[in-house]
Amino acid sequence: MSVVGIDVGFQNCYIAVARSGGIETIANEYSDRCTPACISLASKNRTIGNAAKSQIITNFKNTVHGFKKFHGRAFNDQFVQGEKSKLPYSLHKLDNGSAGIKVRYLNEDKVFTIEQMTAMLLTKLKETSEHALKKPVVDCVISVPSFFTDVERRSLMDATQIAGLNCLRLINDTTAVALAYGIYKQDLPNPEEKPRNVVFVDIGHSSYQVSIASFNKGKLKVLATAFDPYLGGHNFDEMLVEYFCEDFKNRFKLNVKDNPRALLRLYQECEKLKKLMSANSSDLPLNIECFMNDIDVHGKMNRPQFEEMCAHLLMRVEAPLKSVMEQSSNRDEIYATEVVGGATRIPAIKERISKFFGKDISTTLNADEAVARGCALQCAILSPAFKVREFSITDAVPFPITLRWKSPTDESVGECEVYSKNHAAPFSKAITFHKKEPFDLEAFYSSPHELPYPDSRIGRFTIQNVMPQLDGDSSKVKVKVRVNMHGIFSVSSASLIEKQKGEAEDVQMDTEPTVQNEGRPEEQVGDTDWQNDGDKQDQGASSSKAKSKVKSVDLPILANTTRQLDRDVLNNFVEYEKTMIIQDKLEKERNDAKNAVEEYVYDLRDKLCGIYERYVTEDLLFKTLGKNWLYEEGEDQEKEIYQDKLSELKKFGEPIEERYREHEGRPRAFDELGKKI
Ligand code: ATP
Ligand code: K
Ligand code: MG
Repeated sequence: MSVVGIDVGFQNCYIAVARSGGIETIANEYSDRCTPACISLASKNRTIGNAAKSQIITNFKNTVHGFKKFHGRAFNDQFVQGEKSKLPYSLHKLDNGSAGIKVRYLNEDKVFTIEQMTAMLLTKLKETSEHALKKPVVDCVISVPSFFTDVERRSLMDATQIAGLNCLRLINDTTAVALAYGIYKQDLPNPEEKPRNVVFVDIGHSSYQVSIASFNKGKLKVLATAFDPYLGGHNFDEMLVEYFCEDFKNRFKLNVKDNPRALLRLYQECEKLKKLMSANSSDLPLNIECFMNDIDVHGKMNRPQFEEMCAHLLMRVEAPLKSVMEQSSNRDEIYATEVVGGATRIPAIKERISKFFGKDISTTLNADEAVARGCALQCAILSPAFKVREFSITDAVPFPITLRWKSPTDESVGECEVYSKNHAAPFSKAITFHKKEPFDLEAFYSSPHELPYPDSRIGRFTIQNVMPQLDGDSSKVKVKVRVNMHGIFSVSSASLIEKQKGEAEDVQMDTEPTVQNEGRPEEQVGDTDWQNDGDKQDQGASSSKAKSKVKSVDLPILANTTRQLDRDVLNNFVEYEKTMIIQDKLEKERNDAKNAVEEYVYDLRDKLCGIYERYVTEDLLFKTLGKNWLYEEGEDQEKEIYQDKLSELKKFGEPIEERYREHEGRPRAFDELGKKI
C-alpha cells in the first residue's frame, strides 16, 4: 500500500511520501519538488507540470492554470464570471450548467470539466510518486482549502477517482500543517494538562486560511478556522501588473491588456519582482526585452512603494486572525503562530501577523512543503502498512449545517441545526423520527452570508419505504447523518424500528425528532459515502432497549446532492483519462524514437568526419539518410518509421564502427601478445 500525501495548490503542488526513514518530499523529473498546477494541451499530447508551465506564453489559449477554485462552480457563478475575463483560456458552459474549460486538443475543440483538469494534474503527481516509490500508487491523502463546501469537496473527490486514486482523506490545508507541527513534538502537555494552543496561517497564491488548534500528547483538536478565500499572492502580482500596464501605457504607448501574451509575460515578471522585493527594500528594475511591437520595456519598483499600493490588501490580513481568536475562548494563551504558504514571505504580511499577536511569528515549518508532509503523515496514520505514532486528529466543521424535514402529504416541516460551527469532525449523529410514509431530508448550510459559495444547499435525501406500524401508528425511523473524513455531509443510513406485537408502546405520535450524538465514525480506510452500516444499527437498537425485542429494517435512501456528477459520466471520464495517458505514452515513445534517430545521426556524422574518416570512402551517410530527412519527410512520422530508419542507419554505421574497432584493437592485441612472448 502506498503512503502518499499530495498538496494540490492553486499554483504549486507538492508530494510527500512515507518511507522507512520517515516522511520526505519528492522531486519530479526536473529535480523540482514543486510541480506547477499547469496543463498544456496540444495536437498530439498534453504536458503537465513544469513542461506545461513553459508553454504558458507560447500556447496560451491551451495552457490551463489557476482553475482550482472553479471546482463545483456553475458557469454563471459570479466568481467564475469575474475571473473569466482575466483568463488566457476560454471557459465554457457545460450541459449541467457547470463551468468547463475549452481547449484545442488532438486538433479538435474539446471541453474538459474542472474535475478532468484536476485529474490530469493528479495523474502527473501519481506518476511522479510512482517513479519515486517504484510501485503503483493508489492510496493517498489530499489537501483541500478548509473553506471548501460540500460541492467543491465532492468535485475534488471525483477528480481523484478519474485519476485512479483512492483518496483516504481530504484534509484541510491548515489541519495538515497542524499535524506536521504536532506529531514530532516531544514536549506536548499530557492529556490531563492544559492544552497548547497554536495558530496556523497559510497564505498561498489564491487564498488565506487560519486555524487555531490545541495539542496534547498524541492528539490535536482544531478549535476554529477562518479565511479570506480571495486573498493570496496572486492579488499582489495583480497590483504590480496594473501599475506597469499604466506605466507602459504612459511611457511607451503600449496597451498591454490587449495582448494576452504580453500580459502573461508581465505577470511572470511581476511575480519575480514581488519575490525579489521580499529580500530587498531598495529600487529594483523590471526589464522585458521585445515586450510588444519589438519594444523593450523597463520600469522600477521598491518595497515601500509596493506596500503602499497594496495597502488595501494588507489591511485584509487582520480579519481572519481576529475571527479565529474570537471564535475560540483561549485567546490569551497562544503558544505560537506558525506561518506557511509562499505569500507569507512578503515582509509586510509577516509584520501584520506578528503585530496582531504582539509577538514574533514562527517559521519552524517548511513553508512550501508542510501541507504535503501533513497529508503524508495522515496517510501513514490511516495505512495499516505503516507504523506511526498514535495521533488523533479532530477537525472542525467550518460552516453550520441544518437539516430540514418534510413529508409529501402532511404539511409538517421542521428543522434542526445538526452541526454547529466548529463542531468536531468527522462525526456521526443518529436522529429518530416518527413517520408513516417516506420523507425528505434537506441539508443546507445555515448561514449563507458567511459561505464563500453562492448556493447553500447540500442535498436532498429521501428516506424511502417508510410505512406505518401494523396498528396504524407511526414508525420509529432512525436516521444516521455524518460529516465524514473528507468533511462531506451525508445521510449515511436509515432504518425502521418495527414494534413487536404485544409490546409496551414506546413510540409516541407527533414527537419531535431527537438527535443523538454518535461521535467519531471509525476511521476506516476507503470510507465510502453511501455504505450502509445497518448491522451496527441493529446492535445499537437492541442493546439500548434490552427488554423489548425490536427488529430493524434498513431503508433505502435516495440522495440528490447539488452538482453531483452522474456516475456514468464519471466512468466515462475515468476511461477517457486512461486513453489520454496511453496517448501521452505513445507520443513520448514516438518522440523518443525520433530522438534516437537524431542522436545516432549526429553521433555518426561527427565520427565520420573524425575517427571514422579513414574507414569510409564516400559520405554514405547522406546517401542513406537523405540530406535533411529529419527536418523534412522525417519531421513528423510514426514511431515505427523512426525505428526502421534507425535500423537502416545502423546497418550502414555498424560495419564502419566494426572496421574501426577491429583496426584500433589490432596494434594493442599485438602489443599484448608481444609482452607475453
Ligand atoms: P493556494 O494555497 O492558494 O492553493 P499555493 O499552495 O499554490 O496556493 P503557495 O505555493 O503556498 O500557493 O504560494 C505561492 C505564492 O507565494 C505565489 O503567489 C508566489 O508568488 C508567492 N511567493 C513565493 N515566494 C515568495 C517570496 N519570496 N516573496 C513573496 N511572495 C512569494
Ligand atoms: K502549495
Ligand atoms: Mg497552498
